[in-house]
Amino acid sequence: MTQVAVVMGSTSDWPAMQQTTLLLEKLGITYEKHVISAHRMPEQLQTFGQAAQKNGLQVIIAGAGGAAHLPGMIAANTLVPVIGVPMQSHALNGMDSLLSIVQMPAGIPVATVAIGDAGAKNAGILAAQIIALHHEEVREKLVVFRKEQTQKSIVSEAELI
Ligand code: RP5
Repeated sequence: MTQVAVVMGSTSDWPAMQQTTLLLEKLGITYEKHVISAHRMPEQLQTFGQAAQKNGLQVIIAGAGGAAHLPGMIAANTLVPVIGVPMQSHALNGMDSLLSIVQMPAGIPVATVAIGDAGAKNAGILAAQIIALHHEEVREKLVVFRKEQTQKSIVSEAELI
């Protein structure tokens, strides 16, 4: 059983959402990836959401742009925690995606991260942190990841010439 599902509304979201899958791989998380458009594939969306828990998923990461109802609609169909990633849309630079995802009415939460690549990366890390609560190996990988990140920042000071 895979631990995380990475879902996106369109293949056009893949360049950003690939940042999520790269992080998941680095942190030793198993994942599956799907294109499920909330408005073009409503039946598939419902089927996916309703089967998520039974399929053993622990976290769902959903990236979408524009009127980005995908994360909220998945969340409405499952109790598996959903992290929403707002895509950097062309028309409104991602503000549309951000507000669509973050402004969930009370009752159906979606944990929303930053617009675009930063959010996509953080979604992968956050999913790993959730899984690490009950998974020592993942926790250890996160500790190493943090240490490496700190070290890179320290070393980067030398670039100030
Ligand atoms: C959303 O519409 C997708 O998540 C994507 O960000 C956006 C544009 O989709 P395409 O028209 O590129 O397929 O559903």
